[in-house]
Amino acid sequence: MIELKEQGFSFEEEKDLGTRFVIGNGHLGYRGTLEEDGKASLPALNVVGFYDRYQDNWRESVNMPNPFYIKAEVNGKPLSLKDNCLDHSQSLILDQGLFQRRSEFASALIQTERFCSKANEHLLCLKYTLRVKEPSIVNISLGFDKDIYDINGPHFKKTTYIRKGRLVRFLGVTNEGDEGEEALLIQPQIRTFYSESYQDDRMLISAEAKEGSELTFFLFATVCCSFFKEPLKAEEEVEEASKKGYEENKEEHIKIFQKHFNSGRVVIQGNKEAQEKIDYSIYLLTSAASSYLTSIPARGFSGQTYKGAAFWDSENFLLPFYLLTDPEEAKNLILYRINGLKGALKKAKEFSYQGAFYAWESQEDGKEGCSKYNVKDVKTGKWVRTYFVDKQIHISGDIALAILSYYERTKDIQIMLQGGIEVLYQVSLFYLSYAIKDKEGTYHLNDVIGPDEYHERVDDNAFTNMVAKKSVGGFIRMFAEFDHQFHHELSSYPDYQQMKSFISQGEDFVAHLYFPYPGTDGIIEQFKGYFDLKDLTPSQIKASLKDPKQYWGGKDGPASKTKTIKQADVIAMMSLFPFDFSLDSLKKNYDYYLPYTEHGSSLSSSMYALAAFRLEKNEEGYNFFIKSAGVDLGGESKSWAGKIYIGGSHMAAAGGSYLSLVYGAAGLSFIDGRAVFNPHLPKEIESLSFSYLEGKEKKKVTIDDKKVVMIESEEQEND
Ligand code: IFM
Repeated sequence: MIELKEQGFSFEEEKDLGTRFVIGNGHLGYRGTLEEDGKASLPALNVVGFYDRYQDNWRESVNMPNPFYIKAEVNGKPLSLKDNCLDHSQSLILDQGLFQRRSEFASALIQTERFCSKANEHLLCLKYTLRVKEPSIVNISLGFDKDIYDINGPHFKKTTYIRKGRLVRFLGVTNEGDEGEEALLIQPQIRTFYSESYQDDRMLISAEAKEGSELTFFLFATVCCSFFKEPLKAEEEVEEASKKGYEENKEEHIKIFQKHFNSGRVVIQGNKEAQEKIDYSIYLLTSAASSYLTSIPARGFSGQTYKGAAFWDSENFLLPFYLLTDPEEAKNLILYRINGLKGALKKAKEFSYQGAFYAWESQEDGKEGCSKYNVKDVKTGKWVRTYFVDKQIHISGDIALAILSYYERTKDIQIMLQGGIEVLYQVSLFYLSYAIKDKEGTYHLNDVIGPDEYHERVDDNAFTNMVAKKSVGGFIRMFAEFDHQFHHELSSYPDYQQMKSFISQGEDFVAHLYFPYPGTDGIIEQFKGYFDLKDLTPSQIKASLKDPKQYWGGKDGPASKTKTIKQADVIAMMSLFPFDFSLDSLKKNYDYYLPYTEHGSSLSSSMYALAAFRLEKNEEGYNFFIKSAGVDLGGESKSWAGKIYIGGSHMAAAGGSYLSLVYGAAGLSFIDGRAVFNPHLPKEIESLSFSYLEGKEKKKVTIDDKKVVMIESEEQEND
């Protein structure tokens, strides 16, 4: 059993603890708040990929009513952490996907346990036990909290709660007209005299309890949403789950959770802190996988921040983890983007381009969730125009490259024929339509934003151009391969002839797209004009801020006319495409850009970790790994962009910390489909071992110092 435990409770950290102790099954996420917590503590039962817009607010994922809202009183005194708690601890059992809590009061002890089931993605279960220490009158009220916490809601314009005995069914209709159904069934298990009544659909229990007696409640909740075109059978499902009972549901859940957790786990010898941190990352990544056709939102299943949308984080920071450990989830992430092509085609048209311009903040069917105004000025409270939605065009290429790497590793021909090639083609068309060709015949991608979002509307960002070039090149390669091997299938595409005639244009683009090759100093200019910017570092900018929440980017942001960058950009490119750059080039660029990098995004550290390990700067690599893996464990992260709250689980940092260890410290790379290890273990780590997939074969590697690498084949288990 691998436990993450928090002893005591800090009200200043309440928001972060709610995030840290979140449980989820990829479809549902339940924040780590306590049973008695109302709206002010930000409880949320969030449904990943179910979206709604209220009035002109941001369209975001929907929170359902909190089914586990329980208020207990002993001898007229409410049991609350705020008033009278003697001792409190809460834990996550990381390898089992369980939340547990123990709160001791003068009069009683509360113990709870809950999970979002991996065996039934609609289901959440809670066991709540109150044990009295002396003869007492106990009053407990259990049921839905109808006051739903939302960032940009309310999302249900119509709500009904209908009770049938101990089952309460909620039916809500969102502002967009979708139905969200939730059923809650409470099974009391009380061996003392008690009465049961109802008020406002909430169960009220009154008991005369003897010293030491226990009142236990099993709560089962199920959620179904018409948004996913699924039948609304929450009521049926909750009855079934309750018949099965808490323990059996728990056992089924743990079996699946544990299997996936163990497939992804990295075992680190000789370093407890590093082990705890990577275990938490693997916990988040294990919880996030789902069978729904949804991607993984940037803030995971911890709530509505960033609108519950998926970013380039999924392709660059998360997919590589699942490609090594969970092929079903890897496929799901790719299918989500193939299905999202419709949204991308629509967005391209809206912006007057051809092909597929993928959503920067992607919701269902690739719908764009990003608005033109994403930040609020701290001083004036006014919206600041940001250009993420219009100009962060590397997203289309990130997706194309993810499809290519998925294919390279899995050889899943069907996925390429059923949309993969089409996406590659449409992304290529998009870049060609975005590019301008100068008199010398060189193509440029001007007026863009690279991963460093502080510098907006720049020309020829190295990262973006690299991604575009590789995407178009990838399409040309795949078209040739599939036209040769699967001509019959490919030639039946309605746009086959267009694809064919695009090839020569695509080749011209690949051969003549501008790239900022370095001068004698070896430094790649992040974008045209970067070298001429004011030589200010992040600490100098920080020192000049009037308000710590001030947004650094945008037209007039304090970083935008300086060399300070938000996150790895050139270094992200070098880390994601290590074969394209020599060690010498990497070293020069790492040394140059590091002092200018704020790491204001949690995506940054892992990209630097990968680079540092490759350069044998193993201690720096280790520190970046710790930073990435520690973000949601009380580490540093920005919770505000101006006046906009951006906290929540940092999924890309979790994925990035895995990459830092596996691709960085263990030095994994794939050559012709075979895994090769070139370890760079820091002194803090005695050994690393983990399982991974090579094609369909599951293997396990142990690296116990710089030289010794053992690889064993592992037995494959079926679900
Ligand atoms: O995708 C990132 C982006 O690179 C920086 N801001 C946060 C986004 C979501 O994680």
